[in-house]
Amino acid sequence: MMAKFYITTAIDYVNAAPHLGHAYEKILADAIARWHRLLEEDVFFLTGTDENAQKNVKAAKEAGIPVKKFIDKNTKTFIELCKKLNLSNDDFIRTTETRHAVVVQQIFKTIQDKGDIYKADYEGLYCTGCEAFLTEKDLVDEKCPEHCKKPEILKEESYFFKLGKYREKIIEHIKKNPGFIEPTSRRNEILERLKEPLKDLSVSRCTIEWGIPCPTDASHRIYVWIDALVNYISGIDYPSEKFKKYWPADVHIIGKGINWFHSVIWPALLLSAGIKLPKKVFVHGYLTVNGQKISKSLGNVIDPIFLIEKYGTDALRYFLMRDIPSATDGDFSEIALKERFNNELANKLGNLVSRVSALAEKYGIKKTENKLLDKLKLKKIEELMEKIEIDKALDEIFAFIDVCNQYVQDKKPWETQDSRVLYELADSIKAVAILLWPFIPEACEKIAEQFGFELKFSEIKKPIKESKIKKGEILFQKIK
Ligand code: ME8
Repeated sequence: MMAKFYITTAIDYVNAAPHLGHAYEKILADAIARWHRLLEEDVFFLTGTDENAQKNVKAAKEAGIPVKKFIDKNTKTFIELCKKLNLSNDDFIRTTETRHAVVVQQIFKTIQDKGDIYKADYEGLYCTGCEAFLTEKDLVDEKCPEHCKKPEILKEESYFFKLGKYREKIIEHIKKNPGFIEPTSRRNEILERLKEPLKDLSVSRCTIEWGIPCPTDASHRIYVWIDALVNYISGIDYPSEKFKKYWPADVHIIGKGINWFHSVIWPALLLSAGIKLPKKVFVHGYLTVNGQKISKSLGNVIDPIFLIEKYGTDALRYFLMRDIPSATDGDFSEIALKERFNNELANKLGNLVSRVSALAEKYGIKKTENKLLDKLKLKKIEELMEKIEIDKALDEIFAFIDVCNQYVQDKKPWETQDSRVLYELADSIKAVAILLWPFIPEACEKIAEQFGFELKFSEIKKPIKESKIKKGEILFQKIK
């Protein structure tokens, strides 16, 4: 039976247009999704928008636009971004959709029926930036350290979820499943925090109007994080056959600021509702500019659409995947993007493809054993992709491109007209284009078309057909 692979991104707040940090997470998830598509797995890739948050309402009010209209307008820019990034997502979930709200209410009810929800008075601090309740201990100079803002004081009646009840079970699950939270540093962070007792979680608000109503008490709206996390199952039509096929998720891709919600709160909700836990939460770092997190709240955003229009989708995808190790923060620099584009995509990959295709068109290719391919560290690349060490996998692929370019220099096929050498090079280009497809799909599809092969992992080891190779257009035009 074909393996399934279910991958998700976080769903984005729509209080402003998407920024480069959002684009980064989506590209990372798409590269992994496409990698599993190469392996011919039955992949489902979900992304979407978190529309019921108070920060969206606040932004709409500030803009003087009715909330629904504001959210629809901004969500469009996120959907547009997915297209511009050439994402292969299978669905896009919006939390204002009915298909989502019914599942959220259903889960809330299940948890309530289980006896895990009770009503009490709440008094505490709320950060709209995090959409989360904070304690005095979380604050630095009385401010939320992530958003550099003072939280609001809330005093209202609220429903509570018995989060504390699930502490032991979650610790046990994390310890038994070393791959549940990755990378290890993020796993340790969570285990450290779990050493302290867990307070129950306020899961409703009775002073707000925007949000999904509690199923048993319409005067309360469900806390936005409970609502948002459920997207991972509403997006695959819980509890349908589709849900049964794809759940548990193979990996949730998220940023480091929301690790707690995914590694503790989400598992607690699922345990309470009697649903299996996801297999993995992969926590990536932040993109920074001059060392500061790119964020709408901090006002230092970089528009991904601007970069795409200037350099192209493949260039942006490639740069973010190659330059920023997925497990740590990485500073974004347009100069570095340009350099990598020119040196790696245009010079190394582009030149190899254009030289070999031009010569192969002229002199043809003749089947022979491709010894060059032994230099490709395929097993290692597979392992690195499995561990989501994408920058390192790309290093290996490019090391092989260097080997191929050196081979062209050494063998001088433009002089020798040796169609066997050209065969080896064409067959190696096949391997390269297949492996690079998850990162630069547009260019690799052009190469596959020129050289006549299919973009499947299993094709790497199969000899390239002796078909007519076409000299193509320039794949990457150098940037001055
Ligand atoms: O947190 N670099 O939404 P969001 C890398 N709605 N990733 C970044 C980033 C940066 N500079 N800034 C943000 C939310 N992100 C919630 C999620 S999921 C059920 C609900 C990442 O719009 C961030 O860490 O603030 C998160 O994974 C995603 O972008 C959406 O962030």
